[in-house]
Amino acid sequence: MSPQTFLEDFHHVANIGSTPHHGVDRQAATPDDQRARDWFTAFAKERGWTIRVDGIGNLFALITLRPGAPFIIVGSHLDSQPLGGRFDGAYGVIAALHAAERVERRARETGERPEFNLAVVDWFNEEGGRFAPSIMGSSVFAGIKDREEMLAVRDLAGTRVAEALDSIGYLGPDEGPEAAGYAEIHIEQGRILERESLTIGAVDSSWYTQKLDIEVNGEQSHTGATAMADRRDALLAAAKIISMVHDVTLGFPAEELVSSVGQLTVEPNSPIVVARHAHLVADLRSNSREIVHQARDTLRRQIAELAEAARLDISVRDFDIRENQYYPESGVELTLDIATELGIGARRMQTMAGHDSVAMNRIVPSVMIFIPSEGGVSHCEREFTSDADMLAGLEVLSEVVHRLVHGALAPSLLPGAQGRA
Ligand code: HGY
Ligand code: MN
Ligand code: MN
Repeated sequence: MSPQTFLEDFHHVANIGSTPHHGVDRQAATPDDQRARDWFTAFAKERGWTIRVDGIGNLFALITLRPGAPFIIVGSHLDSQPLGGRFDGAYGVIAALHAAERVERRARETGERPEFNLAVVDWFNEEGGRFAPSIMGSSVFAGIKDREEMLAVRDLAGTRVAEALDSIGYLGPDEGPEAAGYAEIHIEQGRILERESLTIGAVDSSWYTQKLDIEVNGEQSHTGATAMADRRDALLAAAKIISMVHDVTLGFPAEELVSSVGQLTVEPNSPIVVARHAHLVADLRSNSREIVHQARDTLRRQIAELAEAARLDISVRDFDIRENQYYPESGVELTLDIATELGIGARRMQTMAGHDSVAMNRIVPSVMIFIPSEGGVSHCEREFTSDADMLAGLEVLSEVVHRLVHGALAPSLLPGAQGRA
């Protein structure tokens, strides 16, 4: 497939669920997610690949290169954040489809016999914007999250994952492929590659992350008639907690801890009623597990003091905890070597954002590759990566996948042989 065809496919998919300011709003299991998945399915069927949909909506295209062998899986996610960027996830899926086509054709034309089969995947609900937690489909596949529990998760409108997947025809009956290894390419969503004028990031580890799920319960009252001393205002407390979540980062060296509250719901959400209930989710991340734990303990203490002073009932629950992940050194070296062979500037780096590879690396050796994000902007309609960088990434991914199906990581494919950095 020509680079031009890849670009045509990428920009076609970017139109599915596109927004007025060049982003996409293609949230998990919505009709636009269905349309993107239907495009993926048609691409695969046109090439005679076999489609499988598993019980949490993960969508696989299976390519037989060595009958009976386990699979190298390559892919990412087509779902987006609300008013998100058109590159996050979708680039990795479309690049994986094109890389797989190149690898299959090369095996056919050269007669080489790969060690493994190949599968391309669109993981269900990586983003977690509509249904929390994020990285849902790959975490169920990796055995980290329970399928039934995830199928029962509801969005803010009360729709369950199972109902939403069924409504778009992607609540599948199949088992996923037997995984022997995983590869994913993704935009960096940070500024390091751009700042160093490099095109490829070979990701060697991921940050420790967790969320705090916070419920604030007060009492409804009249915003006009109720004495201030009598108010038990859940929204006021939520506002103070939002500020605490930001300010806790100031207790550590700059940028060592990052945190925000990104979601807030209020009941009854009337301009004339003191709020009885607020729900908010805080996201805490650091390369240091210890720093996240210290920040969490500080917040728990501050919130307990606030609850007492304001006569509120506030619950704080640890949620969506992700340990640091260390990708196999052999995979990092493979990416760096291939970039060098192709004359493409590359460096080793970490990921602060979560990815499906963070789940997959728990079960099989995984290779994670970045390409630059302009200005480091992501989860925003302004997200941008150039055609040239996308094509360079496709070249690297194609060669990485070619080597993986020929056993490049074979020594560490044996169970329990996972390397730590
Ligand atoms: O959780 C994450 O970091 C990803 O963007 N969903
Ligand atoms: Mn992503
Ligand atoms: Mn994302």
